[in-house]
Amino acid sequence: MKIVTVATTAFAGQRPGTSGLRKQVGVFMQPHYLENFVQALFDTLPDKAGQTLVLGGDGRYHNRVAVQTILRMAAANGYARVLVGQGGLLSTPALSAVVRKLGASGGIVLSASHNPGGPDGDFGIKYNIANGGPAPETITEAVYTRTQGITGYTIVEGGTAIDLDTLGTITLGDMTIEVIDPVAIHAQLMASLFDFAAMRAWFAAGHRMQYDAMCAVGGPYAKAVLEGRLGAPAGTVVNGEPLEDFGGHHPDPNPAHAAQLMAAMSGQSAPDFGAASDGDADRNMILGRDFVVTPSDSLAVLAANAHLVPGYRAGLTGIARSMPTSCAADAVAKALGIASYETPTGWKFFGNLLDAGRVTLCGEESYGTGSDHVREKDGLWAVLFWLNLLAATGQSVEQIVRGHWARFGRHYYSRHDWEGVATDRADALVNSLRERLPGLVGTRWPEAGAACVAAGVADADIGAWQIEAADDFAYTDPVDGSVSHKQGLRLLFAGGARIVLRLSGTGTQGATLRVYFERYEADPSRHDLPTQAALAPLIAAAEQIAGLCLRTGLNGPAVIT
Ligand code: VG1
Ligand code: CO
Repeated sequence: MKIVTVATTAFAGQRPGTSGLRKQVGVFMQPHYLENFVQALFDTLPDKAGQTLVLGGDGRYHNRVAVQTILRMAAANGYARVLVGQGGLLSTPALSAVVRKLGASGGIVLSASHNPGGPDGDFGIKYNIANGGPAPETITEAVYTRTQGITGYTIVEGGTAIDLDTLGTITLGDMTIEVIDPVAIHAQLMASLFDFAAMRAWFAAGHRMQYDAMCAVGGPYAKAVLEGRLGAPAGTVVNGEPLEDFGGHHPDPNPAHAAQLMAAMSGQSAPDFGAASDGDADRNMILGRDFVVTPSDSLAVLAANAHLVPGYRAGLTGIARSMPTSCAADAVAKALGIASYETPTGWKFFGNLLDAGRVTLCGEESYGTGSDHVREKDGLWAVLFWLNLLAATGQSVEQIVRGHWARFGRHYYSRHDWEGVATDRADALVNSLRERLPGLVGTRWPEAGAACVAAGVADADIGAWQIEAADDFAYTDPVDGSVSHKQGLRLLFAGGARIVLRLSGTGTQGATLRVYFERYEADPSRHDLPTQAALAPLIAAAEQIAGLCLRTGLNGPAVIT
């Protein structure tokens, strides 16, 4: 084995965002680009002697090349052992499970998650620490700083390509590479949490489901459990073969991008239950027949019914949600008499709360739900949790959600994504609004009341449309005291409604402005409004206050979920 040091110069812009470093494939394919980032990561971590690294990705274009490079760099940088998923594959939650189960010092996930793949798509890399969760900002910032001063990287030179397709052990100099089954450990973990017998009986009784893996890494995991262990008929999992370009689709499980599943779940003959996962299988979408469950509601429903699931029968210690996620879960926490936490966007902020045992369930409005079984959100886990509830209650998805609203009230919720905004325009919009926030407190939005009437939503209570508080969300981690500023602009109305604006940290082209709307409705006779109509007052107020069309130069949001 010959270790060489290759001289390089720093690349600008290698700062990880909400979830790792994401760039267009062409950027990652530049000579030394990936290597620089990986060396900066290795330089930031303590001594690798005797340490185990877990490595795998979502199978997108460039995954295999990157795995080969990282294996040769890991050997050159002194790792004792690397566990790599067969074919270079590991879903994000499976990597988290493997890190925890096998006592690794960390893991590298190769994924740009819900972003499109292929030669013209995106690529990404993310580091997870020994608890199995995304590295905290102290580490990602240190890595970024290191990328700015990097002058070289070390790598094992040449040799033949490492066989990633055969299970077993390979040596690379002093390092051992173990090619592992990417599915087994995660599937076993699922079996330990859920009532597989009840779910088998649900399928055996003739209930049907469709799981859309969106041609991404979730397919093998879903097939192994649903079709392999739970007796779901073959074909329950569709788009189940991971493809390098995700079949040209956008592997983002929401009603806009999972159009095939939405169509399949419509009509009398549709399956009872529909679900989808994203590129790296950490997100989930839950559907009933002609019924969409919002991710915020999903978190709340899982929390309220957790006692029906074996793995959570002992109860929850607390619930955490990201700030833009609706307050539906808070209402459940209050009813259960347990703690609730509001964190910035991104799973890395849940790690400390989970490690400290302060929370059991976590969720984000962006189709992410998870628990203390791993330190990532977990698509298949959420789907199995729902399946367990369907089997345990005998109810439909719609019945469970409607029952939940009747008990806790409904939190109408929507996110509008303004994509492809010029970066300077997006920054100007957010900066301008941030400066004007103090002046907005106490102001009334009669336009909101007018919009209610126009939308046919009776709401005489104009007083509810007074802005009670407005700020840029800052978070102090209750476990380690670290503070994160500028996590999203919040406009909080007297009646409990909210508008939140923040810029995406996962995109690779221009800026994406996310505008989140939430409004609580206790009255069961008003739980059947079309979501956009129910939120029309807030949507109108956001346009008035922030000047979205004018300042972005766009006619409207590209994606509404
Ligand atoms: C988005 C979501 C956020 C999620 C992140 C990573 O971030 O809003 O909730 O944690 O993606 O998800 P942003 O900064 O673009 O809003 V994944 O499945 O792309 O790793
Ligand atoms: Co993802």
